[in-house]
Amino acid sequence: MKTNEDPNKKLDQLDSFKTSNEDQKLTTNQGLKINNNQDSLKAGDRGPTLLEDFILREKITHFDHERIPERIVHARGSGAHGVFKLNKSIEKYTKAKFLTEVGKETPVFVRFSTVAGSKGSTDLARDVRGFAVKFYTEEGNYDLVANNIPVFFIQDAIKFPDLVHAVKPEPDNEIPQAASAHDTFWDFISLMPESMHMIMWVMSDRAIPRSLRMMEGFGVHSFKFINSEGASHFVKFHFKPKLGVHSVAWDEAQKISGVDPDFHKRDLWESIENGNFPEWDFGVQIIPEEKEHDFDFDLLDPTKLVPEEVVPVEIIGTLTLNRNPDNFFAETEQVAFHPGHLVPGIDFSNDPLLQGRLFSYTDTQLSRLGSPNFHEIPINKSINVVHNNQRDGHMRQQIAKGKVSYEPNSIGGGCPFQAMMKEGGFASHQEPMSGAKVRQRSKSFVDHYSQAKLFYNSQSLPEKTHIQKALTFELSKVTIPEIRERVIGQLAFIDKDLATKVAEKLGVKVKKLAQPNQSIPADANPKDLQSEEREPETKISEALSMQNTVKDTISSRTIGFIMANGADENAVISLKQKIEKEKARVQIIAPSLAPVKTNTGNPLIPKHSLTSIKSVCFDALYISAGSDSAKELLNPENKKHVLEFINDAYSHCKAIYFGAGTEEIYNASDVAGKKHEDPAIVTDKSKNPDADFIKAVAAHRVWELEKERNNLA
Ligand code: HDD
Repeated sequence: MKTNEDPNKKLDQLDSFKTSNEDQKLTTNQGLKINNNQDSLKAGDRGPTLLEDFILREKITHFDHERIPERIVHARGSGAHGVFKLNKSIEKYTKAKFLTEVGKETPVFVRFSTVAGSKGSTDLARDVRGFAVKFYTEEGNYDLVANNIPVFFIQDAIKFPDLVHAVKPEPDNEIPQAASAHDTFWDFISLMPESMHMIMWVMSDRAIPRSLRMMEGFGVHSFKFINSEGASHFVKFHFKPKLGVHSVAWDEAQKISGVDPDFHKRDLWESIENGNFPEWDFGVQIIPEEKEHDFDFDLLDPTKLVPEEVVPVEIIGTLTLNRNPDNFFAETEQVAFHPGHLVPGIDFSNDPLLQGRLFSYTDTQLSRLGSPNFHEIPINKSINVVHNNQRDGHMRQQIAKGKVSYEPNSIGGGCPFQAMMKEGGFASHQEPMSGAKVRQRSKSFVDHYSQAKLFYNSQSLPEKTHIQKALTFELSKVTIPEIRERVIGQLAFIDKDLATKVAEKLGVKVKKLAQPNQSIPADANPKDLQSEEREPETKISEALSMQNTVKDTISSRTIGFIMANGADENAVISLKQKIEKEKARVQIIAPSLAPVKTNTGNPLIPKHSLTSIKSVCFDALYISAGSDSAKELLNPENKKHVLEFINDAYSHCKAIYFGAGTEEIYNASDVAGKKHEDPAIVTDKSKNPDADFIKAVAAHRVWELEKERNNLA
């Protein structure tokens, strides 16, 4: 939040562009006050409209041009302002000021996104999430254009248009929207073994987050840190959410897409409005130059991660989002990120995917935002004033004074001057280079399965099951049998059991592919491109499983209280207070939106009715105490909906609390059949029911009971 003690130069700068219509008269774009905004100018009140009507023409013309092209990828996004605070200096490795001055607060704007869907598509698609951060540093804008998955599908940017064409809706009929479950995506993947590690991540629950606030962010590539002595280290960037990494189930994702396709956008917006600010630890993995070749993979290969067991993540700062944008278009839509927006102390590595990105991002802004002056749009402006000899172009805002727009010059006194490095001038790291000009891939990139194995082997049993099910779902939508078989052939290199389980569901046989499958250069020897079937040096990495994430807080979760007239007011209010003390929120669901009359006659105001929302939108349920309330909830009109709420939450492994007097509801629901210990089902018979319930909500889900809860063999 912006306070007087907490100056935020970016927010101050944005303030100067803001307007409010409060108490103002309507005007044209020329500032002329408008007297009639209801009727166009006509020749007689039933006659034709006159060309002269400049007020009508201006209004319609502006409207006709309101839309700009959506992003080719990452079109659907949600943004927020915030601050990055440095807690530990890493000046040993970098001279970037925002990473060296402990306590320094740098304003940021963050945009989260899905990748494949259009701007209006669902938030709950199975997809990678973008996690782009613009740091408005005093040395210029630094953009960390990250994802919630630490690796990528392809090793070289030249394949990016192919990847995106394959995953986007098919070009003949524009189907399917925001989904990878179709022929062209899996056709491409089945022929690109290098994508298999990323496929494991995308088929895991990481691709269906519970909240944008509950996912990690990764810079993916190795970047370089440069210190004040000019020495360089490789660095990988990480954001770790303080609330832990949590996901929904695929069945929930599909249902939420129907009932609230803006689920993630709303969740982020409401959390910030409620003062429940999302926070991430920011960390770095640092690798000295001389250790570049010490790994069983290439640091320049973006399909590989550096296991945290091998190089620990050093936490150095906190990212907090504390302010919603004032205007979605002006801020979230017009923000323009670029991995090439650097500050002194940070530089690129030679990762061929990163190198291609360095061209793509400015280029795309030119067609999306329409002018090389996109850096002048308020959200994109750096907090320090731009001084250079670039001039003119569409929509230029800056009024550069004087005759001189060239350098060297004597008329302008030689200004603006180049800055020396000690004055903050950026100089690219002087990395020694040699080698022939070749269009080929390094042999050190030809290992496509070992880290896919590492990821799969690091998952808990329920997580593995979810990957199997996701692959089964996706491949069941593929209409060409050869493609399904080829994918199974790829999976067989990762895990036999995984390949067999998916193959059984698809009715195909597991047959390992003869490698390589990807298109190979005309003169290449296929053997040189054949991925070895080797085991990763790191066998298991705990950081890769969401099982090991933070599970000790209910902060910002949404808990549905289902109730009707006669609900036990004391029990309800007491639990509500305990929950709100832990910074979670309670929403009342009742048969209608009419106030619920409690057993003491006081009214409680419902947020939802039983038919206006679904169970999947809540993290946990409380069936409110009170036998009269229970009775009404079981009447013929309500029963089906109440049981659907409970049974859905039960099958999705959530916490459910049955208050006193609700035994009949319990007995009518699927919970009654349970034949096992279940810590997430709480009744008034439990020893300390309120505390047990809060503990169960903090644990997020009992995925390990998924089989039992769903009566699966
Ligand atoms: Fe990209 C947008 C992240 C590879 C080309 N990318 C975009 C955004 C994110 C990423 C988070 C959305 C930014 C926003 O919110 O405005 N992209 C990544 C990551 C990659 C990656 C983590 C691999 C490690 N991207 C990548 C490649 C290319 C692009 C290889 C092209 C060669 N990306 C683009 C783009 C976009 C974009 C077409 C679309 C809109 C935009 O840039 O501003 O230029």
